[in-house]
Amino acid sequence: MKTQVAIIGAGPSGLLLGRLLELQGIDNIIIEAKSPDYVLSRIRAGVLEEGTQNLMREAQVGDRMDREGHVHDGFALSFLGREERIDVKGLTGGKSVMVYGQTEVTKDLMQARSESGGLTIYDADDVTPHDFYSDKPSVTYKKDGQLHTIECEYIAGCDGFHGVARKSVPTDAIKLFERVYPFGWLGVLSRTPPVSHELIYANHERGFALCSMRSDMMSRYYVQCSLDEKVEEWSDQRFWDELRLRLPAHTASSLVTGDSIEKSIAPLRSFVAEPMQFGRMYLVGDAAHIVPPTGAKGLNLAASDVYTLYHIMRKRYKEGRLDLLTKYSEICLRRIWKAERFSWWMTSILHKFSDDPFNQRIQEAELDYYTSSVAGRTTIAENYVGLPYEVVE
Ligand code: RFL
Ligand code: PHB
Repeated sequence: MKTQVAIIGAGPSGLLLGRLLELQGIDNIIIEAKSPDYVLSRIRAGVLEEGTQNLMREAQVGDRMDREGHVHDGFALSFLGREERIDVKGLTGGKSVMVYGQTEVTKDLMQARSESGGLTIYDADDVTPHDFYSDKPSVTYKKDGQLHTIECEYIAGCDGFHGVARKSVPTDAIKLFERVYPFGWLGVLSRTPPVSHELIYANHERGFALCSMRSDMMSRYYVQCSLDEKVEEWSDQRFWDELRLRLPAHTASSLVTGDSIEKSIAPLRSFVAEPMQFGRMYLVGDAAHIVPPTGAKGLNLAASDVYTLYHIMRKRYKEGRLDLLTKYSEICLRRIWKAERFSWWMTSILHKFSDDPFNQRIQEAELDYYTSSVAGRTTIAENYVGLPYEVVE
């Protein structure tokens, strides 16, 4: 088989890139290790920046998002029994975020791809990128025991943190930056009305909690947990009791609880690979960087990488611009490091890192300071809503 761009991974990065390229008439094949149902079963992100929303619209998959997604003009930070609203819209000159689940984003992109007839190979084994430092790269995979080769011009490694693309790069060609946090998030999805119409990020001496949602009748909640805990140790009752303890009393008292539909523990990590381009192979999204979810940036960063690579490829194929091909890493990394900083900072002011009460007081002072100053609230709002994309020109 032959194509222009071989895309490894059919998560949101791979599907969005594939869709945008396809609309420009740039041929691509997506190779995914898992089944479509598995990809759709992962409950992850919930908050889309305007840049991500616009890219969905540009990809002509924004209709359902615009109909069913919920625009959020603010969110709350809670600490010391208080709830301080960050008026994102007012502080950013009218910008907002959209609550629309990653599962829905993926579903819309999958449907568009199946309608357009773009080729996606699911359940591919032993996916391997080859010869990306030459001008004849390829990707091989096994399916039903048979080896297949896709010859291509470029490879996009959209295969997430545990994927094969980054791991195929010679170790002396890549530099990795990493911070692993000493806790995780226990997440619960439940068919209950959200406790508040906006998200609440809570600092508490027992640990962090987050109240989020997917719709008027679907809530998503998280509590910080230790890494050695197992999901089975958390009955629904234990989860709701712990969540209530970490919220201000008036919010806790209005929490509606119910059976959990999904419950999982995710570790928290900050990670960046530099560079993000290796000859004719580009790393996109979680394959190149991870943020702790506290800033709601992971999927949004994946989308801004896609934006950059899409425009570089568009100019490559439509205008013959070869000079931009080597600009990918530097353009992406400028924005990535700022999102890394914000996610790390949100994580550091909101989570319990130790039993040392000094740390708790410092976090409370920092939250009090930031939320009582217009400058402080503005910097939070500006980052939360998403920093601007760099134009590729
Ligand atoms: P994905 O989604 O991991 O998709 C990668 C795909 O590649 C496939 N794959 C392979 N395919 C072929 N060959 C191989 N060898 C392969 N290895 C892997 C995988 O099966 C998969 O289908 O990466 P992508 O597309 O870059 O997307 C990134 C996002 O999924 C991620 O950044 C977000 O989910 C992060 N995130 C959040 N981001 C936000 O912007 N806002 C949020 O509110 C938010 N909340 C979250 C989150 C992530 C969380 N977890 C569980 C890590 C909340 C949580 C709890
Ligand atoms: C979610 O709804 O899953 C969610 C929302 C905001 C975050 C992280 C996760 O910062």
